[in-house]
Amino acid sequence: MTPTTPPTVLVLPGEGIGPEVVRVGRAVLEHVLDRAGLPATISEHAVGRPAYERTGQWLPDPVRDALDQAAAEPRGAVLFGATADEPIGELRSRYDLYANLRPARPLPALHAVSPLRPERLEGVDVLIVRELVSDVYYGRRRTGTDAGRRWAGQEMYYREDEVRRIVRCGLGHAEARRRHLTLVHKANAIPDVFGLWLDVLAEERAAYPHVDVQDRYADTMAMELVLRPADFDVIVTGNLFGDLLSEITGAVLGSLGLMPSASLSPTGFALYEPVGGTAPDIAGTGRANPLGTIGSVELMLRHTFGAPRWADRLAAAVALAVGLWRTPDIAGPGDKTCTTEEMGAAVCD
Ligand code: GGG
Repeated sequence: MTPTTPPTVLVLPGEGIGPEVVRVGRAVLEHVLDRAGLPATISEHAVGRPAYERTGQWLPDPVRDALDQAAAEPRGAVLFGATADEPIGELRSRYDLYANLRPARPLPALHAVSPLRPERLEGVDVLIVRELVSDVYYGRRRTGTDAGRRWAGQEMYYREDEVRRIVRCGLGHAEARRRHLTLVHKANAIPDVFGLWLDVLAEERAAYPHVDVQDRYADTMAMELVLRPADFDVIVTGNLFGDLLSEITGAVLGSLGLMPSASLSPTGFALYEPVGGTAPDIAGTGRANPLGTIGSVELMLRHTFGAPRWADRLAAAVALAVGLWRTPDIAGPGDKTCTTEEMGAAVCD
């Protein structure tokens, strides 16, 4: 296998709106690769509920094998849709997809659909760097009964090396962007875990003298993201707080359906997926917004294909498309709405 081997892309639609948005995301990816003359090996596999109903496994063995193979290649990637719970947590952990990048930059044509006043959106360009394979999601779980009362616990746990690599990742991105990093924590209430994060940040920042570093409590950060989103550049945080803050950022943009993400492993294997989940209430109606998935394809073009100019062209196509076409979540009063498929076609056009 040489470094010029075409990327292998596994398409895993999942369930709910996953298959709808991924169908469009894959069509856009294939359209761009065709125009760019970039080769790739693309295959599609059922995971989550559709796989479970057919095989009794959320992540069937043949899909696991295909993933193992793709993960061992120099440029392996996954385009993922959504699952209600299983098996996305397992995928993230199994392939050490520890660095979850969630960029948020409002599209000027959509300023009116954000709940924020337009002047608050000026200059907003945030990158959430969320640690993705540790924290309470993977912590020790216990339940029991004490004097007739049920109790339940789930541990928030971080190893120093896990914290160090995500803090470095955040600092590296900050240095390449506007050189401003905010570490989000809750050291007042969870002093051991976030004391470790603050210690590591104090050590690591020395290697990035040009990056302006600050920290915020998670609750303060939630408020400031709504009141002053333009004040922030890179936000680095743990798994739980990253999850919560990205939903706020999605709301700031106007819809969670706009938010893309890339989850990167130390080997370069990467998983791209919209931040939103399965949205069962609108699954199958053609109302889902595919732009979070198309944005994830843009990230794939950048990180896996090393094709930043095509990623930029795709971003420009999205900015143009939303000037004319709106799925219901980003439609203003009186706007005619389009379907998931129509939005994808508009981006390709
Ligand atoms: N594409 C993101 C994803 O699938 N996340 C998992 C998730 O949050 N699922 C919850 C749900 O769909 O309700």
